[in-house]
Amino acid sequence: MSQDPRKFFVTTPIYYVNDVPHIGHAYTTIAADVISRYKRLEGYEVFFLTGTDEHGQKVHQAAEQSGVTAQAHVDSLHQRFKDLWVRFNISNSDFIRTTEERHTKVVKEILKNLFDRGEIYRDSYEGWYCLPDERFWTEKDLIDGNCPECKRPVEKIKEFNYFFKMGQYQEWLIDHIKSNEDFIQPTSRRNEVLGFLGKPLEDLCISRPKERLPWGVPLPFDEDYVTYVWFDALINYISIHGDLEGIKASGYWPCQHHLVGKDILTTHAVYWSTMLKAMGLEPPDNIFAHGWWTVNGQKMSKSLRNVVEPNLLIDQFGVDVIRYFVMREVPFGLDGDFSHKGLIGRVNSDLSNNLGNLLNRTLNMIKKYQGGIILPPAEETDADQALNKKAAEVLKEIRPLYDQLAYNKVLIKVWELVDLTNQYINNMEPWNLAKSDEGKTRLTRVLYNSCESLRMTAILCSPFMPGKCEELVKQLGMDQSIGEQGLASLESWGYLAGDTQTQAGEQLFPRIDEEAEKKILATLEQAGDEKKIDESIEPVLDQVTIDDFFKMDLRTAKILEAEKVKKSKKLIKLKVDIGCETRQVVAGIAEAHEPETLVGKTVILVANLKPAKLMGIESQGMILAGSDEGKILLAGFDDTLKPGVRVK
Ligand code: ME8
Repeated sequence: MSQDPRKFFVTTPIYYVNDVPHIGHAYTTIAADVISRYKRLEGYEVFFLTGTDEHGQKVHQAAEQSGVTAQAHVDSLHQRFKDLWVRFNISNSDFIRTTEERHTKVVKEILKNLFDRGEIYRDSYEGWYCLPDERFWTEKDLIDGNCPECKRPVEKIKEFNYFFKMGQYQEWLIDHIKSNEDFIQPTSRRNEVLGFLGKPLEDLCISRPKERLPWGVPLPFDEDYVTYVWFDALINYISIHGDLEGIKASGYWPCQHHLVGKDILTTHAVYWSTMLKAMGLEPPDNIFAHGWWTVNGQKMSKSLRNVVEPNLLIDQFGVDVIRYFVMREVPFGLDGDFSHKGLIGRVNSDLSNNLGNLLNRTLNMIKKYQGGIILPPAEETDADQALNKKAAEVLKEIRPLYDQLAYNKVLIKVWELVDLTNQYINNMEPWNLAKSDEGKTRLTRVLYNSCESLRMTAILCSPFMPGKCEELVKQLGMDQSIGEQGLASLESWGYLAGDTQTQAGEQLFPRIDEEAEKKILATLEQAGDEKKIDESIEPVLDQVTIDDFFKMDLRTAKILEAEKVKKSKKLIKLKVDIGCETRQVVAGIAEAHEPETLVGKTVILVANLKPAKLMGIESQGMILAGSDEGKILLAGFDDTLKPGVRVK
């Protein structure tokens, strides 16, 4: 079975669980939410998938640094994304985590299937490896001997690995891209991928030896290896629907849109498409690589500490205003710059002055001239036709724009209707009509039309601003939600019942005047400063009782021997004396200490910690140390104590 014409499947990337979610992550997720909500209005059964990418070197390292297991680390961190999507009113159908059984099971099945069919083979490989990026590079890729992407030093590594025969699909992929114009968008990005495919396509190394990286999905045909994080992560798009048979039966494949940032286009267009080909599945209908947000002209990054914290923005501006801004400000596909000033500008002009004002003035006049009731309208005259015609035109033109993910054009189009309605009111001069009986009859039509136009606007914009648009139709006095009215209610002018008691409420989009702007900016700045402190100092954990604390057996330990762990930059193997016995301990302190300087020191050992293996070496306890931006200091004493003394 293939794509069910009533079904619609859209995805975001699954975000690295380690990252602090910022406005860039929110951008892709909001874009996917907008198209999902629109397609639901059209009557499609939409499956909208997002989630977190939880394996790989970075997660493993971060967990080690925090002194918790990788699983505990991701269990806690993924929640930040889930919580943010709830705040942003994101209507995802599911949230996948790559550490879930339902996912890892499918990854293994697919690997086994590909291995059994000869799509994956074992070979020795020598290359330059960038540990932080988890990527191999060839000699010619390196820049000044460093990783061309992150500019950090690389290590020469020779080892056996498993390879996916990606190269054999090069011609097929080029052909597919060339004959399917919509497959990769925008066109500039499509050309980039074709450029990349102009060079020979190599096979893809899809394994990492467990002794170097234990945190990943084990290869089903060789337990000494885990799966390369990208090969694992991409499979989320189908594991959500079960195995290979499950996805075929679901009616959701091929997926209509994979929305991604331009940073991960190659992995999607090349790795993912060829993986699907090898699995016997069709490529997705479309991979859309949108542009990159900067903040006040600077790249968003944790180290620059200018990450736009979405929770703070929501507190200050509200959810829908931010959703509107990011979708309206920049054509989807191009880069954009985020600034609070830009956001405030849009709130005041588009939302407050135009749409908000149209609603306020209409409801005020209905209150003043008609006792708050939208009366059954008088016959239409020629003077009303322009508005009517515009509404029909907007509706017709908007559909393909939504389908092309031309979000900003959708909004521009709707605002043409908003502007025309404001003009219509100005031209009809309700304040003069209200002066005579004949005029009052005519006025029923003018105010009805303004309301019908507002209702249409609310429905057409609801995918962008679901909360505000529901509020708008409520203020018009309608009981039916936007979902219940549906797009079908826009097909002909006049769905709104003429005898409706309006329910004017708070202003939908209050203007942000100079005073309010200053206050908002000051609050954001202060919150930003506080966050700087928060980021460098870990928050204090939940309280424990003294009994809980005494469960920890901390002992003085004298270091007897120390040597570097082979193939590791960080680890040192120690032999320590704790009075009653000697222990072997592996500690991540090699970057700050030479082994020979450690011998003879007395340190503190967590003596009753369950033994764990680090790079295949058993560690029988953990040495206490504090680390701060590369500096790693061992906890110790101001004078010498004999080994084995309990520390409490
Ligand atoms: O790449 N501007 O995860 P990730 C716009 N786990 N979009 C941005 C952005 C910015 N400044 N910063 C991030 C990964 N994004 C992999 C994906 S998928 C099988 C695996 C968005 O956490 C944008 O969508 O680095 C980008 O592609 C994505 O976040 C990268 O998220």
